[in-house]
This record gives sequence, structure tokens and C-alpha cells, in this order.
Amino acid sequence: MMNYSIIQIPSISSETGCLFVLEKQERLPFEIKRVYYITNVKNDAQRGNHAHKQLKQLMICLGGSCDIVLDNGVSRTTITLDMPGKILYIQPCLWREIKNFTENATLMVFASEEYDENDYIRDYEEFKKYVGQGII
Ligand code: T46
Repeated sequence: MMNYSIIQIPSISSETGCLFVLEKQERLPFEIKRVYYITNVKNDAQRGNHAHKQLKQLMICLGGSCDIVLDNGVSRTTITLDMPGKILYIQPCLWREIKNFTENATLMVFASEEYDENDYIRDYEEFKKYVGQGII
């Protein structure tokens, strides 16, 4: 099973622009403890290359686009984030590789926990062992 989903949020649009709302309960699957964003990534650069043991995240590409490759240790899928109303909800224990950033892309991430390096698995073989042992 691939533990992710896409949340589409409607835009409140007018001639002056578009507004998107993420509000407690209605659209948020967890309490947000941390927000960070990634920008200025070169097109040939790849970020991520890790999994999280417990962390849940919501990812939105604000302007531009990027690809998120998700891997559950058995199969892989690629999700392109290319609209501010398209949100990727990633649950724990998925390896992710983030690439193909366009020049103007900013990836914004809402996280369920504060930063904790002990929650990361940064070695792919270790990740495969972790999920293979039925820890998830
Ligand atoms: C993820 C993708 C989308 C901190 O000190 N605090 C933080 O909250 C974060 C996220 C990172 N850092 C430090 C840790 C490293 O020394 O910033 C440095 C770069 O982090 P990392 O190599 O993990 O960056 P990415 O872009 O590969 O991954 C990040 C998140 O870590 C990760 O959870 O899913 O963005």
C-alpha cells in the first residue's frame, strides 16, 4: 500500500487573484507543528532521498512545479505538484525523492512534528529493511 493521498482545495478567485484556504479540522489531517519551504533548487538537483518513521507531511508547490517520487519499498509512483490547490499528503514510511524543480518553484511543507533527525532513514537499504520487517 502506498500511504499518500492528494487533497484538492478550491480556489477563491476574483479578478484580483486566487486565495486558497487550509483550515483546522476541515482540510488538515494533523496538527501542524512546523512549516518550511524549499526554493532556488537547480533543475538537475534532487532533494529528499530519505523516509520518515513517524512524520506526516503536506506538500504544496507554490508557483512552478516539481516531481515527488514515492517508494514504499516495493513499488514507486511519481506525483507532479504543479498547482497551489493540489496538496500531497504523505504518511510515514515512504521513501521520497524530489526532483525536476522548475526555475520559479517553491515547495512548501507542513509537518506534524518538530525537526528530529532521529526520525529520518537516509539510507535506501536501511529503509527497505525497516519496511520489510513489518515495522509499519
Ligand atoms: C522532506 C523534504 C521535502 C533543519 O534544521 N530543520 C528542518 O526543519 C529541516 C526540514 C531541515 N533541517 C536541516 C537538516 C539538514 O542539515 O536542513 C538541512 C537540509 O535538510 P534535508 O537534507 O533533510 O533537506 P531535503 O530538502 O532533502 O528534505 C526536506 C525535509 O528534511 C524532508 O522531511 O520531506 O524536505
